[in-house]
Amino acid sequence: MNSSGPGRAELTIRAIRARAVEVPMRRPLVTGGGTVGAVPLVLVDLATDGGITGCAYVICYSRIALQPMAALIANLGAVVENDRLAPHDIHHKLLRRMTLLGRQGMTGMALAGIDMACWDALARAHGVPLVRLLGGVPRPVPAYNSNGLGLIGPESAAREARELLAGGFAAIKVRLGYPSLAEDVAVVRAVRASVGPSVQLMSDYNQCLDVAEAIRRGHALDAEGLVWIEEPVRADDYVGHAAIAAALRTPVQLGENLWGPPDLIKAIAAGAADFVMPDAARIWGVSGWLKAAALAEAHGLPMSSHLFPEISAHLLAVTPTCHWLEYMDWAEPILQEPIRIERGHAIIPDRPGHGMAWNEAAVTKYQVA
Ligand code: SMN
Ligand code: MG
Repeated sequence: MNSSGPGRAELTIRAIRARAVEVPMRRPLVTGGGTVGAVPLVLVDLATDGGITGCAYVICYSRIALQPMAALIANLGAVVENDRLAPHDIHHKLLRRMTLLGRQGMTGMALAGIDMACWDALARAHGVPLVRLLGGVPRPVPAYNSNGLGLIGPESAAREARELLAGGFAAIKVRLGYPSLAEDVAVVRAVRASVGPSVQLMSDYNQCLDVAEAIRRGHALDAEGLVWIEEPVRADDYVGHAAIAAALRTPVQLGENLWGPPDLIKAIAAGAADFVMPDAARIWGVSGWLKAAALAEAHGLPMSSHLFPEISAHLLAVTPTCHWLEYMDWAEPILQEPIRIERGHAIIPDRPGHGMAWNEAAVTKYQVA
């Protein structure tokens, strides 16, 4: 593609396609908030008039949402067909379009899918990795292995924890929220005994406690050296999270259920957490992430990612308070080249865009009609 003249700046969106797939998981995940046994994904493909394309995936969590999400993305895509490939402008056009409908839930994820595909296409048009388009450089991003370690009991957790260190990881996340505090502590100790003192151990309650119980369990866990306690109570209970954060020595983490930067503003105002971890889709894509990163920086909050490791690596590399990338292998079965992990760091691929391309044979195999 030529490097001068109007060509690259003037790409126009021609079509946006959405396909539903359901991908098997190596390790189904049982959490205190529900189980994920297979990963329902909507794959977004954006075509421009210049032959450049962009892509993204959106995680639907439940098959119930798979077809509706694909339809929503296709319908939203039609709204921006023939628009200039200008992610900022498209993002704000779609946000405005959803003033009456609302930007939370599926609408927020759908606009994020389009946003991520737009940024990918733009980076590809410029022939650079997304991180460079955003003003950064590819660099290794510290990652923890978040695959597995669901609510599987102390013996299985101890064994799985060791398996998850393969590939050079030095940090893993254990799900908590067993029926009793004693079981939570037993699992943390079993994992610790299995992996040794130098491995960093995150924990996640997936919203299953109430505030009093979270403080009770948190006080006991304060002695266990956890990196963080994530979503101990309902994700949108910022005041409750703030009470827990104030009571515990262990940092409180939340963010995967923040719908766009406005929710982060509310969580910060409430003092809800010591750390934040937006989800690239729920925070409204690359455009939303950049605003969230600015908020986290302004308030001195370490910021991690939730799921979407392939795009989150680029985003964390331009996040001033970059903390941890959550590594999940969920999209690997449908990718040509999974993101590489070396010595516990995600390696940003030196390819234009975010670096993902579909393995079309696998997409056909897992496509849900
Ligand atoms: C999680 C993420 C996605 C599905 C289930 C559980 C978990 C995490 O909250 O943070 O990894
Ligand atoms: Mg979580």
